[in-house]
Amino acid sequence: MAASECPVKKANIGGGGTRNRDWWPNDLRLNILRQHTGVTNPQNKEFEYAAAFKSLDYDAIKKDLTDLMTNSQEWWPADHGHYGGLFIRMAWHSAGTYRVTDGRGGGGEGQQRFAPLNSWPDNVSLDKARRLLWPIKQKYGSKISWADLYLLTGNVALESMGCPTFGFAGGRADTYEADESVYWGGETTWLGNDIRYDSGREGPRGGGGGVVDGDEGPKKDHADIHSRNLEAPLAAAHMGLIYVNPEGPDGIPDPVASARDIRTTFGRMAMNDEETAALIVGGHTFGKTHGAASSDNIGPEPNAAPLHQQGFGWKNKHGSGKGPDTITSGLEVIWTSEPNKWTNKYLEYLYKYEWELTKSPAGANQWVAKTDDEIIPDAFDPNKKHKPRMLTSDLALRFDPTYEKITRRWLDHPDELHDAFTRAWFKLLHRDMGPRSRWLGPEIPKEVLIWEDPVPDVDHPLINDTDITELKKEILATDVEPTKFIRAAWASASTFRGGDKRGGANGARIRLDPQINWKVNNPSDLKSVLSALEGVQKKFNGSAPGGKKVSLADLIVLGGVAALEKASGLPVPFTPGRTDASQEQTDAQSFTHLEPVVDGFRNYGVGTNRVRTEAFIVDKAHQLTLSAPQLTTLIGGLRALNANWDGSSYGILTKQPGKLTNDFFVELLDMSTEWTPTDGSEEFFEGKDRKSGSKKWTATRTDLIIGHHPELRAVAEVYAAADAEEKFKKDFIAAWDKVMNLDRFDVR
Ligand code: HEB
Repeated sequence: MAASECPVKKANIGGGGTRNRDWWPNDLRLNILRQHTGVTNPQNKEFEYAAAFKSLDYDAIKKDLTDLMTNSQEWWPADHGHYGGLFIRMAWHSAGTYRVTDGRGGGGEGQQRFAPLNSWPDNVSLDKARRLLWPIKQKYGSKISWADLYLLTGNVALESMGCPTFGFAGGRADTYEADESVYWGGETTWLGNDIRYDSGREGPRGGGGGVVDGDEGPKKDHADIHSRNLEAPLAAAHMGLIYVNPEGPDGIPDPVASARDIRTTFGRMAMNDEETAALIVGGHTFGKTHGAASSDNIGPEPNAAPLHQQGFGWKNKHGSGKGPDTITSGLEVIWTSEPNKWTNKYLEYLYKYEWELTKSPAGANQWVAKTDDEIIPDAFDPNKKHKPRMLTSDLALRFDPTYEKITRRWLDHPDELHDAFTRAWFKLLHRDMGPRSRWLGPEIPKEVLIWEDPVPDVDHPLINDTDITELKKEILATDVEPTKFIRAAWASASTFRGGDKRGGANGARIRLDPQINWKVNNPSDLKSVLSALEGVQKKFNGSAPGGKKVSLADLIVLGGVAALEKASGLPVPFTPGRTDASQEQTDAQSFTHLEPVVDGFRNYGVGTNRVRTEAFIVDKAHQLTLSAPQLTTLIGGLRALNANWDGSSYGILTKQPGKLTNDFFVELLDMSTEWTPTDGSEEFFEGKDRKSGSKKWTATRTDLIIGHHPELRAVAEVYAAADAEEKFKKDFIAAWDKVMNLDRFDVR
């Protein structure tokens, strides 16, 4: 069958045929809310990865990995007799998809074994790296996940080449299907970048009120490599690359422009200039690039390759197709004369030589030292030597003035490079793991790092049930309207994002910069709530027997619990044990990425002409790890509780706001109401009585999507039914409790 024919649409079994996505490409999709549920996971329900990892013989697996480094296999021979470079690249490409903008990507799920990542043009030959690991994975089974194994292997590779690391933590449970929640870009061709650089989509973030990546900015020529802006939340310059084009922006060998792309993309990965330079210098101290011949020699990527290749892709018909004939990036560079050793030679050569533009055997732009020094050993032929070579992106570290300052210092202070590299490498591998309470294994560094978003340990007895009852009374006895406690608790806990497990109520960072001033948090109201809670805290902590204390973080959640119990007439669970972080423990800049620009749970903000408002509620629900029913329950309940960010009446479809009822669903599905838009972009609506024409309600797109989307409406119907009031309340409380405790890895 010709590759251009699409057999799937013609198939009449196995899920073939024309699908909803084909008919209505713009339909709101809820699929990301049902990923990684039990049915895709072959492990038993009771399986707990943390427990399994604790039974791993850590020293034994590290020894096996060390042995593997130099155990060259006939089917994929090791360059210079050592797989270290290949494995470092595997680990870096696994973790390096992380972006701080939305917390997605990264090495936390073992996603490199699924499409699209397994088939990205930047991941050529990593299919071989992962297979080299199979005997070790097979030996240790479920005691180590692929996710942990990829990264641990990179760490062991460094150590085996004389680069002691900063440490390692396990704890990344595998997923068993492709993660569809990550926006990798809108382009439909590999290595395309026409959408991500189109018309300044980077846009303002965190401005409040809505615009995320609007097309408002001045129209930019996407080809202008000196000024273009990369669309948020992306962190790569091309579809299918981890970061930047090694040949220079769009293939143009301009080291300074390359530095600009590097700064943007590594910045999106949460790396500053020093961390970025350290990673590249340290990484390219090892290994080689592969471009023995034209890329025309390689076959389709794993996902498009014939079935008999069993997951291998990029079959190479040049020569032996491996070893000296390998084609990966199409570039042919070995950076140092000792590519299996931690040395300072990358920087020594970078500065010692002047560089001349040349082409790899595959025809790609790269640089060669202007010298007769043939000092680089060939990877396979002991009789061959090469001149030093570099990529355009390597020269960026010398020709960009800021990177130059940093890298020249390391030229004279290799110990500082080692410290910077190993710290940045540790951050790269662990940035998306969330709090230290999730970290496992014997190699966890003692030093606490700011990017962990640390919270203090509990150093005092916790409040008990009697105290909790008493404190709830005290909270409700303040002169703050109960709904405001609900809003504050929600504002505090709902910053959590499942992607990198940052945010959440622990730490009470809502009282710190920048969260205290986020528009979505309604700062003036929030401050009055916090000062009331501080009053309660002061009184309790000043007089509680036995040194008992309550944190503000706990009180913020408890305020919501107290108000919700009052509003529902039902008990609401509460688990104490949160502590209060200080401003010094908080990287304020890094927290700006957690600011919601549109938050449908609080009816805050509107979408753009590219992203409709309702897509944001699905995105937010995904960050909160909610299912579609939980999303629906929470919207209905929060509206009933009158919890809009600014106290507005949009979507408050009830005569008794502040009480937990299923009124929102009942009214939304009531056929006597007719809805019409009140603005041109159809963001706001009013509901009139069909007969009398009298105005009953106002609502937003987020409210009305519940009645429009067939699957959300199906859930709403369950909650609007006459027999559902009690079920609704219980489901709401359960979903609420889930959100309040999303970051409580310490008690899970
Ligand atoms: Fe790299 C390799 C690019 C960063 C580490 N890299 C490589 C290559 C290329 C590149 C093209 C080749 C591939 C083949 O094989 O062919 N990089 C690049 C870029 C960047 C980078 C563009 C940004 C700027 N790296 C990096 C980092 C790291 C690294 C960050 C870590 C840390 N790499 C690496 C290694 C290697 C590479 C180790 C080698 C591999 C082997 O040996 O195999």
